[in-house]
Amino acid sequence: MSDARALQLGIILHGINNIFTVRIENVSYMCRLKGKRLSSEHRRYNALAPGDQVYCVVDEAQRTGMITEAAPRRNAFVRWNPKRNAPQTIAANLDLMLVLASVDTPPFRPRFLDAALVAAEHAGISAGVVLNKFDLGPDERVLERMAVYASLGYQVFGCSAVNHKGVSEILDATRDLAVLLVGQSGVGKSTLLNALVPGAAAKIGDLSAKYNRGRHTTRFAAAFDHPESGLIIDSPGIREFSLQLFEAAELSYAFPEMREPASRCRFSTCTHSHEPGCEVRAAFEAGIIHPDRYESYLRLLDRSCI
Ligand SMILES: Nc1nc2c(ncn2[C@@H]2O[C@H](COP(=O)(O)OP(=O)(O)O)[C@@H](O)[C@H]2O)c(=O)[nH]1
Ligand SMILES: [Mg+2]
Ligand SMILES: [Zn+2]
Repeated sequence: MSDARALQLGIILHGINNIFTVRIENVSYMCRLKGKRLSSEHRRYNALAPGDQVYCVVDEAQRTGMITEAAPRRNAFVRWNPKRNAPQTIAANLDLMLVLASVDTPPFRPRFLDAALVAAEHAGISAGVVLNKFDLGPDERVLERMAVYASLGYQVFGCSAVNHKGVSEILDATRDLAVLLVGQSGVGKSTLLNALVPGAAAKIGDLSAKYNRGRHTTRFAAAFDHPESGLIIDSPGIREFSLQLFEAAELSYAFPEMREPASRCRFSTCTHSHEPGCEVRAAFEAGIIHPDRYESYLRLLDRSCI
């Protein structure tokens, strides 16, 4: 065997079905998945996602290759795909998830933001909040919510992606990291990506033509190089954030402000909704837990827990 046939470790930038773009030492290869399944792990719906590390055998001249195995994941951001009734991995091996919201169009939706933060906490991925479209003038209510997130320990950014305002702060904070941008459709993920990584929009256009058959909205996640070092991954707009079933204890643990009071509830099985001696509810009633956050908790409890 020559060296060219040796297994090489690469990273998935994007891809759907059975063809992936894999980068190995600054060179991109179009790679196929050997067989339709990977023997190393049972992964449903989509075997591989941007950020996944894979072993490939490549043809240097053709810039093509065959993926033979996936390396274990450090973490993954998985959402429940209600259409397919299966978990869908959006991206893997992440250092930071930035949840985007917009001041307006679409209107600020705290429920979505909280569900995304819960999903990040559950996956063990650090999260931050980006409030985009600052040029549309954030109101007091939205600014108050941002202050709540900051007090909970999330990094909070405000920006106007179209005007490139506040973008350099995000660039600085994401250097060397693998970062996933998530948020509802229309909040400005792709616009922000393009502000962070000049030229990304044109590339997305090419990819859309290739994979999307001309659709304008991003239908798949794709990783791009941070201008200095790191990866920025744009994700498809998610309309509804369905979470996989959590236990009430797991769900409340994903709300940092509930951890300490939850440890003092009278019943260890407390769902923090109606039980006597609930210290989480007491903290909400005392104004320590923000009413919007408690409301998000109750809605998620209702929707995601048995
Ligand atoms: N006013 C304003 N519009 C923006 C801003 N960022 C993005 N948009 C617009 O919002 C729309 C959706 O942006 P897009 O990046 O495609 O959102 P995505 O679905 O989250 O990727 C587009 O018309 C953008 O031009 C911003 O900072 N201010
Ligand atoms: Mg987009
Ligand atoms: Zn309780």
